Amino acid sequence: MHNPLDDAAADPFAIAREAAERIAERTGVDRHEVALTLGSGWARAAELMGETVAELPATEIPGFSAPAVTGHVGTVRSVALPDGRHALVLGARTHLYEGHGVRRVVHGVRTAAAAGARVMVLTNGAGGIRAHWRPGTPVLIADHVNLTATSPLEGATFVDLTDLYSARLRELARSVEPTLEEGVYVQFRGPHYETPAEVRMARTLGGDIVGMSTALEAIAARHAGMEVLGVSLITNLAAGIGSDPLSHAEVLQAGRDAEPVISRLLARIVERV
Ligand code: 8IG
Repeated sequence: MHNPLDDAAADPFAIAREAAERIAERTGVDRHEVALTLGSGWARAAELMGETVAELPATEIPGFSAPAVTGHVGTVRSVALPDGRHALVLGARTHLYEGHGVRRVVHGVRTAAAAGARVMVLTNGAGGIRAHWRPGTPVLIADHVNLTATSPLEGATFVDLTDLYSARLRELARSVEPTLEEGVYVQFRGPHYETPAEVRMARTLGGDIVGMSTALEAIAARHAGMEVLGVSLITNLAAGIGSDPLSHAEVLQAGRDAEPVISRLLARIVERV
């Protein structure tokens, strides 16, 4: 299916504005103050945050694509929060490993900014490098190392990434759950998981969490002027940290097991942002 973002000459920000207009039309909600991308294990959080006002297939919104992975939901919903604000919930993440280019990876974030969001909450399922983080542990992202060798920004766009993962929002998350730990997220391109040597490299580089998303989206969110909160659900120990091989089925199971707890946590955080 043709995607307008694939035309090199197209303006991705104009397509994001079109997408935001379509969302406003179809949901009847003019402005979404906060936006969330729900990764593996986080899908249920949307139901606990408030009343779903409208849910549309991502494929009906300009620039979005159908999801490629089992366990990822291809919808965009508008959720009414208890205080009258609205959250835009993106269940349709495009990963770099799908091979459609980085514009599509960050289109959801740019659409959220165009829809009015000042806060972008990025969640994911990820591998843990610290052995004491058992599968099912949520971890705040304090910073990242981008190992994708690419950027969502084009041209001479020099954006400051100091405090990319907002200290204010991390503090707020800890006011909801004081035991939350934080770590440095290392984004690999995937889709293969790391070798044990690559996990040791990530640890040497200062990493605590390995994944295949989030860093590029966070950069685009900051460029769009949003405040970023990142939370990883550790679904597995990174390769070589535990003794078992990694499997996508186990990742999904860990997500399902942790879902009630982390969904409640996220809903309580979003209430306060
Ligand atoms: I879920 O161990 C999940 N996503 N790169 N490594 C990487 N991505 C992941 C992992 C992991 N687990």
